[in-house]
Order: sequence, then C-alpha cells, then structure tokens
Amino acid sequence: MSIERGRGRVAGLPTWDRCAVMGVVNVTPDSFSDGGHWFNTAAAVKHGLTLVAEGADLVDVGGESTRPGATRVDETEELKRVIPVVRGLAAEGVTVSVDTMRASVAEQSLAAGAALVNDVSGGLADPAMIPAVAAAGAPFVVMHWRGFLAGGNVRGVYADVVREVVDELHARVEAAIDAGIAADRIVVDPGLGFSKDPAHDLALLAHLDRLRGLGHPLLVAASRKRFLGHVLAGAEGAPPPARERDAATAAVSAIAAQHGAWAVRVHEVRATADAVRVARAVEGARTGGPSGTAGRPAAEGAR
Ligand code: PMM
Repeated sequence: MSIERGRGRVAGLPTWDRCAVMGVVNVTPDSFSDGGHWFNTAAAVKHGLTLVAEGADLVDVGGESTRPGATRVDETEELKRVIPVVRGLAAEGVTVSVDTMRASVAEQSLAAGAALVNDVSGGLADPAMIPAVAAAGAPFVVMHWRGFLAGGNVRGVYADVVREVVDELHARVEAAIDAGIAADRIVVDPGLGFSKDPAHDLALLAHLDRLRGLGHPLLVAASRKRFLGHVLAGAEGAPPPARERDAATAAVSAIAAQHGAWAVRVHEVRATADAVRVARAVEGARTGGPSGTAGRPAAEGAR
C-alpha cells in the first residue's frame, strides 16, 4: 500500500493528493507562539486568507490558548473571538477548522460554516462535545490529552510513551464512535507537547507508523513547539524563541508527510507548503505513480 493510499481521507472534507497543510489563526492575546498578533476579527480573517494564499488547505481558528498554565477564557469571550472569524473565512470559501474544547463553540462554529472540529482534549474537557459533533455529523480531531496543566507536568509520566499514547487515543476514538461520530470522520493527533517532554515528542515522531496503525488519518502539530527549541539549542544552549523555529517546523512537516500524515498544523505556511509538495514528489518517484500535479497557489508574487 502506498503512503498516499494509507494517508486516509476524512469524510466531509475535501481530499488532497498529499499531506494537507492546516494554517493556524489564534485569535488570542496570549497564545503559546503567535498570540496577540491576530487579536481582532478583521486582522484574523485577513491573516487566514494570507495563509491560504501561501498554501494552506485548511485554516484552524482558535480563541483559547492551550499554553500550560493559561487561564481559560469564558465561553462568551471565546464565542466573541471565534465565530466572526470562522464566518468570515468560510464566506471566502476557506475550509475552516475550529480549535475548541467547548461544545457550544463547536456547534456555533459549524453553524457559521466550519467544516471540522479540532478538540485538543479529545472530547474530555466538555462532556457535551462528542454528542454535539455526532449530532452535527462533523469531522472531529481527537488529540491525545491527559488534562489541564496547571503548574508542573505531573501527567507527563510514561513507561512507554508511544504505546500509552496509542492506547489512550484508541480509547478516545472508541468513545467517539460509540457516541455516534462516524469512524471515517475521525482524525487522530498525538498532541505533541501536551503532558509530554521533548524526548516524548521525538519518540512519537519517530513512530508515526504506530499512530497510523490506529487506522485513522493522522494530524501532526509540531509548529514552533518547545521540543524544537530544545533540539535547536543543543545540550548547553538557550532555545531560540518560538518565531525562530519555523525552519525546524518545516523539517517536521517533511518527515510527517513522508510518513503518511494526513495533515500538519503550522503557523508559518510557506515552507511547509513546499515541504509537503517535495514529499509528495519523492513519494511519486518511489511508487512510480503521479508526483503530485498541483503546485503552490499563486503566492509567488507575494514571496
Ligand atoms: N497544539 C496547540 C493548539 N491546538 N490542535 C491539535 N490538533 N494539535 C496540537 O498539537 C495543538 C492544537 C498549541 O499550539 P499553539 O497555541 O501554538 O497553536
């Protein structure tokens, strides 16, 4: 089976002949790596459209920081941040994903035109989430999550991180299917950096095949994360700031694409859009199949 055939398709979403690129728009004042920059509706919509022009296939809109120790925003504020941006991007024909742990935000985003619900808690933070997604018939990202992190990383203890993440994701996927979400609408994500240290993140990236063994399309979200800072710093050095981790992020995108990820979630799209196309071309050369005909969108002028 070629990587392409094994990459999987998500019912209810467009299909791509390569790893898809999910661009991130965080409508938050305090997000981990790009917070504060797109913190109003017009700027956030404009940024989402720029990401599409640069090669994003989907745009993930979030209104709540998932940074360790971040205080939760209340529901009204999250709705106020997210819904107009979802509506604005969907009206422009963008395939929008909503990054939320709240069923109400997911429901209203779907009503406003979102195509996919991305819940970093895998449905654990809000018991109404999975029933709401099931009722709407929407695709759902189940991320590996061990709970909110308020000080310390007490939940990040593993005897075998790959096995435990696979088993815990499997349990969440079963729960989602039992509650009525169609199996062909479920995407899995190892949740890099969530209750995981750099060695855990690297072990998961080294075993993407085991995650793909879950039998669902795989989303990899490494963008600007702490483990990349750790890798770039080396043994003694100080990690570069989040915004200086984009080349490293694109390297992970190439690795993820080569190992059959369905999509990668990134803040800086251009380099990753190139990386997934190169991975597709190499895959085509290896299998003798097509090398991927769709080039980058017309971002040339903007480069
Ligand atoms: N990470 C963040 C936010 N949303 N969604 C998924 N599916 N997987 C992730 O790993 C993930 C996510 C945190 O990163 P950010 O605040 O820099 O966007």
